Formats: sequence, structure tokens, C-alpha cells
Amino acid sequence: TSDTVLASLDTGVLRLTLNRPDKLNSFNEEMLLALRAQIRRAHEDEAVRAVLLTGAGRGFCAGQDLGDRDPRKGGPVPDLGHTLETFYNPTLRLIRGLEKPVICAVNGVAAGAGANIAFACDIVLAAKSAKFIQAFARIGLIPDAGGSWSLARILGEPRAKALALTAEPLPAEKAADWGLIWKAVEDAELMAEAAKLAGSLAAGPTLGLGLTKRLIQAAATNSLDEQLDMERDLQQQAGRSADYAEGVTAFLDKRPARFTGK
Ligand code: T3D
Repeated sequence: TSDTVLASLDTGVLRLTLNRPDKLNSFNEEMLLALRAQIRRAHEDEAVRAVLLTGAGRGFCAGQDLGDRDPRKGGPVPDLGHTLETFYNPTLRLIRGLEKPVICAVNGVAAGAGANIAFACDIVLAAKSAKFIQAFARIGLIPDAGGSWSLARILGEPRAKALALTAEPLPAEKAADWGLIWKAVEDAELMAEAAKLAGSLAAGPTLGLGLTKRLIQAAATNSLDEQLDMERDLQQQAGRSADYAEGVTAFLDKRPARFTGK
């Protein structure tokens, strides 16, 4: 365990708080490994039925800790391909591959890999005062942590290129208008709203929600025929779940469903 990522599990919601507030929760190796370990735990632990990711203090995450990349400290030029492959990319893959909802509450500035980790989450809420910055261009790097993929895919090339080439901050409300995030909410309401959403998703039919996530993520590269086949197969699986039987029974009994996630 590491205090760089605070973790607590409460009624199915694994809340993860990036916790290096003095550095705007920028990523050092310890924090990257701790985050990865927690997302792995979310994969493995049946008691986890949703993840809520946020940041401590006034920022969400300022990307890579540049103090760890100071060229004046001497030593060899860092191999950033290696650090992406070792520290960032596995976490991105784990978030996208987790068949449980991942909610991100962007409580303040999200820059570089910090912004792009947020975009990899399933539902992103942001405080109105938060901004997303593709800071890479300011230091001679390229958008990583899946950013080139999600920005191009979600926004299309014109907006993706402008954000990435200029590193202009994108305010939360505009990010919501552009469909890059789910919504911007009043700062004071962010955590309550995100926790409520995470809580209700954690009480949901986890198996079906996980299959839904897989299906929607597959749509971008599937043909319609492939997608229809996949819907057939995954609906077959969902239709055999205990939660489907419970959902239909509860509807017919005119009472709220009590899902177990299976
Ligand atoms: O290296 C690899 O492995 C490749 C992977 C790369 C992934 C990446 O994410 S590259 C991009 C790295 N991130 C950045 O370039 C962003 C750098 N930060 C900023 O541009 C600004 O801090 C913000 C726009 C995010 C916020 O600005 P502001 O004015 O609200 O806050 P600030 O005063 O700049 O920052 C507050 C403190 O956090 C400050 O420390 P101090 O002076 O109070 O002791 C600042 O140095 C520190 N901080 C912020 N970001 C980082 C950081 N320290 C280290 N690394 C940071 N990324």
C-alpha cells in the first residue's frame, strides 16, 4: 500500500484518490504503481462493483511529475517509451478492460496524462472550475496515456489537433459541450454527485453493465454485422444472469430491483 493513492471500499464503490496534492497529484512511479494495483484489485475483488477516481486538494492530476525528469540532474536521457509501456499503458488498459463502471470526478486541473486518464474512464464529471490541458506540446512531447486516441475518436481531428498542438486549457463546461466528458457540475456539488452516481451504479446489475461497457467500446472498430453478432452473444449471456431475472421480477412486482451483480 502507498499513501499516494488513497483507497476505500464502501458499499461496492472503490474510491481512489490521487494523493500528492502539493504536486497537483502529478504521477511519480510510486503513484502509478499504486493506481495500477488498485485497478487490478477492482478486477479481482467481487465486492468492488464500481470505481470512483478523483484527486486530493485543488487539482485532479498534473500528469507526469516533471521533477523526476529534470535533465539537469544528469544521468542518461530517460526512455519515455519504456516508462509508458511499463507505468502508464498497463493502467490505461486495465481501466478500459475493467468490466465495471469507472467514474471520474475531476475536481480541478487535469493536465497531460492526468487529463487523458480521465478520458479513459467511463463517466466523467468535472467541477466547473476544472480545466483539461494537453500540456505535452509545452514541453516537446506528444499526447500519451491514450489521449491521441480518445481525443481524435471523441472530438474528431480538428478539435483534437487544436487542443494537442496549442495546449490551450479546455474548461469543464466546454469539454461537456463537446462531448468529451459527461457533465460539468458546481464545484461544491461535484463529490456528492459523483458519489451518488457511483453508488447507484455499484448497486446495479454489474454483469450487464460490464458487458455494456465492452459492447460500446467494441463499436468503434466493429462493422454493423460484427456488432449485431456481439449484441446477440452478450445479450444471451445477460439473459442468463440472476440480475436479469431479478430485474424482470421486480418490474412485474412494481418494486425496486435488488441486484447482486451476477
Ligand atoms: O515522462 C514520461 O514518463 C512520459 C509521460 C508523460 C506524461 C505527461 O503527463 S507529460 C505532461 C506533464 N505535465 C505537465 O507538463 C503539466 C505541468 N504543470 C502545469 O503546467 C501546471 O502546474 C498546471 C497547468 C497543471 C497547473 O498550473 P497552476 O498554476 O494551477 O499550478 P502550479 O503553480 O503550476 O503548480 C502547483 C505546484 O504543483 C507547483 O509546485 P510548487 O511551486 O508549489 O512547489 C508545481 O511545480 C507543481 N506541479 C504541477 N504540475 C507538476 C508539478 N510538479 C511536478 N510535475 C508536474 N507535472
